[in-house]
Amino acid sequence: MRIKKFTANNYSIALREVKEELGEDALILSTRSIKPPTPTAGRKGATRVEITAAVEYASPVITPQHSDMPEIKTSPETGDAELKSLIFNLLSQTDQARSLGLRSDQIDTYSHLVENGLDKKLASKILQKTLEQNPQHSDDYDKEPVMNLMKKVLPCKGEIDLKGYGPKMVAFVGPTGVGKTTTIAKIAAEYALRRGQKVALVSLDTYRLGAIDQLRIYGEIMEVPFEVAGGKEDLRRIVASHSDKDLILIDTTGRSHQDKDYSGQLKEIFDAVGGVEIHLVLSVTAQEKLFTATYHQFSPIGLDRVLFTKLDEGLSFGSLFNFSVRNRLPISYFTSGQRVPEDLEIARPDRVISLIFN
Ligand SMILES: Nc1nc2c(ncn2[C@@H]2O[C@H](COP(=O)(O)OP(=O)(O)O)[C@@H](O)[C@H]2O)c(=O)[nH]1
Ligand SMILES: [Mg+2]
Repeated sequence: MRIKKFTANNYSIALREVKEELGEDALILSTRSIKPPTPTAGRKGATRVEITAAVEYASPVITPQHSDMPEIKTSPETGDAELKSLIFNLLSQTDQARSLGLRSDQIDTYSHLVENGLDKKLASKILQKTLEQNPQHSDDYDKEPVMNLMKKVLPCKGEIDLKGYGPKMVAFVGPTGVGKTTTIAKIAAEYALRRGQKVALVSLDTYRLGAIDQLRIYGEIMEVPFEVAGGKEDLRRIVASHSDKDLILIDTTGRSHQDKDYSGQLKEIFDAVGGVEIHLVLSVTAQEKLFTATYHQFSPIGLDRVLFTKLDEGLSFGSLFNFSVRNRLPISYFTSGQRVPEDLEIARPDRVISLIFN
């Protein structure tokens, strides 16, 4: 990784320098304004800004490996215990599958689903259902009906639907670092730059000052108005002043999933404004346990959608399926990289199925 500081008279210039020198993939690590030294002899210095940016040297793309059955390698590194546990896992899955009433030709598919993170109960339910629909036994078990059923049960609601009258307000909540701010920038670019809609950005980031700057800079680049809201009165005023917009995107500061107060505060703010569509943002690199904890933290606000980030770094995608099906929370978007605005896609069941079946 190469890190460099850029100073200029304003953020637009500093950013241009970052892009010129480090390229389009440069990441903004931090930003600050530099106060001029105490004026001397009546001359007032101007405030300068500093951006610290980094560029990563080519990093390998991780593609999930496909295997119907886990590959058991007997190399010196694979100890006996590990081998036993692998075999045990395989055996227990087969036994489980049998005890769940699945047919022998379905066991491979069951194992594949479970190895890709699908909940065991959910996997067996899906397989049982497809068995009812396709009772004929074949040596080469057809995965197609399984995939079709999975597509049917996975709720996806697609892109943000603009109301057509008055601004549509969409807020993004979730843990820190999952990619909320980056995703908002991608969505703003899609609507403002590609579709020519009127967009405003609002940050409820009153917690991490750096995080506010990040969205402010994106706003500057896209020439989209950016506002900071400290509380409900602020947000109400801001929303009223942008009544001419088609879309108002609201960023929040993620805090620990243990901070119970935080979601209460957000609920109060969103309730006061009314009509805000709320997307929970989760990263597929997180453990499923964190999905559950985050869901419990934020569900009192009233979640409308879930959005999954970092598909490019994910290794198994069953958890995504489990989460949306279990909580009946439709998926809106996926993101699969750090590039703004390219790495954003509208969520489709097909994509999830192919991630799971590779
Ligand atoms: N690999 C990858 N990184 C991402 C993706 N989305 C965001 N990031 C990175 O995740 C980090 C945190 O993003 P940020 O938007 O600040 O997260 P926030 O704290 O939720 O607002 C940044 O380095 C982003 O570039 C993605 O889809 N894939
Ligand atoms: Mg943020």
